[in-house]
Amino acid sequence: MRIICVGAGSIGMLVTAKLAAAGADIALITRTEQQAVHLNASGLALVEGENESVHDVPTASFEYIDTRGDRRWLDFDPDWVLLTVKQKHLTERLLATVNRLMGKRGRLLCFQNGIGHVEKIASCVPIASVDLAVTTEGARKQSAVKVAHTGWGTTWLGTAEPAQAGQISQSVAEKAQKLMENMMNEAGFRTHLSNQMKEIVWNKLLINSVINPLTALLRIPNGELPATDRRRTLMRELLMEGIAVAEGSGVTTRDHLWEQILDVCSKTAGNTSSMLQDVSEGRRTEIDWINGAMLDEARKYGIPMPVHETIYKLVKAAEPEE
Ligand code: KPL
Repeated sequence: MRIICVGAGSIGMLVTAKLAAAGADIALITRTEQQAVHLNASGLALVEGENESVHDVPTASFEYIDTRGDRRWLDFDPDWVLLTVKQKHLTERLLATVNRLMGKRGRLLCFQNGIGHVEKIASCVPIASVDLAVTTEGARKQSAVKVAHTGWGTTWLGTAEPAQAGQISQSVAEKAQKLMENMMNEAGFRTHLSNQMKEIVWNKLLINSVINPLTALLRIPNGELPATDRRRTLMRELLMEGIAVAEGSGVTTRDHLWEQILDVCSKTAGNTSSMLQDVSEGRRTEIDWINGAMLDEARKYGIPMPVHETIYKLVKAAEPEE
């Protein structure tokens, strides 16, 4: 299977390294030229427990492909393009290049956290070719060329807008999704197909909207979040407001979300959430696409979210000014 992964952050590097190890013909596109140079020189290193393996993955920077229009890349003709950049990097220019890279038959699999990206992507890429992936795999980028697999999780994938896909394109899509599911499983990711991606996206969003901002503001690893009554109260308040807005948007939420949040905190106890990593390194966070996007949704339906509102403002205040 021919794959191009666009985005060499922690999830992009993890997925690329494990798919390469499973025999996929995979290439990687980085945001910076410097990372591409390092990866081509030394290979992509994957740390899993005590083991470290290095994978040769042809890599180019987005800038290189965009400005040189190199045919080797534009004619790669992939079965899949995996889009693993964060939402803050989803520019129209990047999406136009992704569309060119997909060629005639490639499908796009989008791994972004939060909500709001499907609409943006659909303005540049035919929506019938777009699938979503939600993953609870844990990964940490240790350097420009090294990623650690820090937690084993589950990945779901399925069509972004099932209603948009016609009968014929739907069966083509299903075949491609089945092959991708098999490839991901061969690579060691527990992967399932789903035709309920909106629900899955929202349920992950609800979990992220509680764990990510609180761990970032309190500067604690996930496992320490439910350790005190006051923190648990805050977590519950965020969750309750989140469930109200999800249901207001017509999404059926899972029954045991509170238990699931506690389970994620315990299974990823030693991990620092992605938002804490961003805040610690002085980067812009994903708060606008997680709690911020939920606040936008809540405004549409007149649902009050005072706790989310405050938490959102606090995380924004911790971000660098643009
Ligand atoms: O998805 C995560 C993230 O850090 O973004 C959680 C589930 C909180 C695990 O760290």
